[in-house]
Amino acid sequence: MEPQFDLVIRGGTVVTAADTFSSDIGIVDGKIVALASSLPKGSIDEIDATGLLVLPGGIDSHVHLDQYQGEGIVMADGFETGSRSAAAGGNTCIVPYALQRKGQSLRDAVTDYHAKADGNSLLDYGFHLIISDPTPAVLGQELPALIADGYTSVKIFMTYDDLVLKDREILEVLSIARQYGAMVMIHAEGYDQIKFLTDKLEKAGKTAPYYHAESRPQLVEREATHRAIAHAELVDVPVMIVHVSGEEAMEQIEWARSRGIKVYAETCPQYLVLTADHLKGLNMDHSGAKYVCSPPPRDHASQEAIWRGIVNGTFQTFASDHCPFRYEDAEGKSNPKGRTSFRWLPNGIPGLAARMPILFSEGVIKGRISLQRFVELTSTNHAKLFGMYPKKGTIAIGSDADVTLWDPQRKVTLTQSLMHHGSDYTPYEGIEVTGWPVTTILRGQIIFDDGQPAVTKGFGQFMTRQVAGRL
Ligand code: DUC
Ligand code: ZN
Ligand code: ZN
Repeated sequence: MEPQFDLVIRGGTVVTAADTFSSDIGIVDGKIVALASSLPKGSIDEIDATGLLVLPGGIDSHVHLDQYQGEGIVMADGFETGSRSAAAGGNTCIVPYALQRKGQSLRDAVTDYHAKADGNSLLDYGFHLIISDPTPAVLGQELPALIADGYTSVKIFMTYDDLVLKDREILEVLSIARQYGAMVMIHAEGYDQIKFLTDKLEKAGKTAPYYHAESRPQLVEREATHRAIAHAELVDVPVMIVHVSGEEAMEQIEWARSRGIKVYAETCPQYLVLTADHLKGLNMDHSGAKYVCSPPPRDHASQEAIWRGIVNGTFQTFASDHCPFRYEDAEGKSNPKGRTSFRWLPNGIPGLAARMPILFSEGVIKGRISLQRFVELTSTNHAKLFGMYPKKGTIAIGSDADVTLWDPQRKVTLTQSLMHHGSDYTPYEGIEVTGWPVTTILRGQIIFDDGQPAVTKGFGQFMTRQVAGRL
């Protein structure tokens, strides 16, 4: 008799955003075709998942790979090492950014990023569009055409010399997003306030990496979050505030929601387990640069506030904001200008492989969140909000067989060698977690197993996406 399935995952505990249940999973041609408590034997392959959780593959919708960072700075991960790190951390899908440089056509930016990604990714991917130059041609022709082609989300910035948009430009981008159904992710920190504080700190000789955090206090994030929300309310379009770091921005988001304004919010592992003190390094030395990201990590009270938002639903997604640089590298955190002032340090830290273990351990194991909420925050809501559901983000008949086998009891100390990324450090070094992804399966194929990649680069496919979903 012909085998009924290409693969059966047998004996595990399946977890979705809605349920936990014991089930085998039958897979044919990369899709889930059967869920039952005891599927017949005789499939081509079988995996014994006894004692393991069977989760929808992680989806990380906030990832920077091979992204232009300015003269002399190089990101530590391209699509091969970045996707490898993601797979090591239990992910099956990522959505990195395609960055438009000023003066560049948005379509050309997308073409460039396809060239970087083509044949290199281990897992499936889409692209968000970073719009830095919203000319009439970009807004009138290129963006609508790209949305129609399946690039259904954009990111815009309220800071950074090369990226910042004026308020009027933000309003214009939001109007196009409303018209065509795209999701707008907003980096909410205010340009002028940061510049003002940076100039003042430098004048006072405060140039060590730690002062990055003082140049971007919560007030800066709160003001920009409020302004972003007001713009979204004016245009009447949902937006997502990304990488929310603490209570002050959260209060703006919660206030807006209480008035019926549709604001989604994302937070990240650095706001749960790091504080601004990490930027002090050893006695304010340069090693604090390893933790420089924006917004910066805050304090213990902020960590508690972020937990409150994770528990009560203020946050819909938990993403890594993987933005990797090497530390011992003149093209990374130790670039010559960066040694003279925090102003020139590349902003960002790696986190693709650490994201799910940190949330599982600190959230599920410590009893703060349910397994359902964990799955929602790490997979399902990313798929829903960014137009990939139910192909991705759940375990259901007809969905892609994207599955992570998770050992809920395995104790692991996070360390550089487990990250499989291109950075030469992890900011999460030494953190002890309980719960670990033991096998990552994409479209029915094992892509990472027992600490090693199991496919060659190029197995991952580019995905077009539907217009943004609503929660
Ligand atoms: N914003 C990001 O989203 N990632 C890294 C740096 C930044 O400012
Ligand atoms: Zn950002
Ligand atoms: Zn980012």
